[in-house]
Amino acid sequence: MFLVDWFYGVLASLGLWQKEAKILFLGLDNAGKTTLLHMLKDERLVQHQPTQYPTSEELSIGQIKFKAFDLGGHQIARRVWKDYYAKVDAVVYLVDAFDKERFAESKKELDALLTDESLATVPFLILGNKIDIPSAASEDELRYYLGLTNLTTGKDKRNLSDSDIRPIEVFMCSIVRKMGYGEGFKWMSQYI
Ligand code: G3D
Repeated sequence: MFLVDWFYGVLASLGLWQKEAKILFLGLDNAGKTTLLHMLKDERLVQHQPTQYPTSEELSIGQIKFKAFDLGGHQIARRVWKDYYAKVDAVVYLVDAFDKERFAESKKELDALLTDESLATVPFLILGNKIDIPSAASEDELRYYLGLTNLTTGKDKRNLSDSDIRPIEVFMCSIVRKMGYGEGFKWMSQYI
C-alpha cells in the first residue's frame, strides 16, 4: 500500500496521474537531466533499466516512460534519440541557467528540435535549471537568449484551440532544491 501511494504520489505531483506517455529529457550535457531523473526515481523507483548508451538514462513510473539524452557534442546521442520512440508525447528541454557561455550552443540544439518534423506537434517544456545559484539567468534573460520571447504559448491552464500550435513554455527550476519543475510538469500534463 505504501508503495502504491508513493507510486501514484509521484505521478500526481507531476500531473501525470493515469496517463500513458513517452517523455524525452533533452539538453546539453551538465544541464541536469540525470539529476532530474534521479529525483523522480528517488521519490519512489518503480522500475529502472540500465542504460544502453553512456549518454542516456531511462526511468519508468506507471505508464510513463522518461528517457534522457545529451545533445551537443555527442553526435551519437543525437542520432539515437530519434530512433528510440516511434512517437514522443512530450519533450522536457533542460538548460543550465547558470552556464551563460553555453546558451548559444543550447539554443542551436533547441532550434534543431523545434524544426524537427517528427516533433512538430509535441509539447515542449523548457526548464531553466540551477536557479539556486545567485548569478543564474533570470527567466526573461533565458527566454531572450534562447529566442523564445515571442514563441511561448502561456503558463495559464488553457487548451490551445488551434491544434496546429505547439505548446511551449519556460519554467525556471532548481532540481536539487526540488523547486519549479513540478509546476512545469503540471503545465505539460495538460497537453499529454
Ligand atoms: P546531465 O545529466 O544533463 O548531463 P547532470 O546533468 O544531472 O549530471 O547534472 C550536472 C551537474 O549539475 C551535477 O553536478 C548536478 O549535481 C548539477 N545540478 C543539477 N541540478 C542542479 C541544480 O538545480 N542546482 C545546482 N546548483 N546544480 C545542479 P556535478 O558536480 O555532480 O557534476
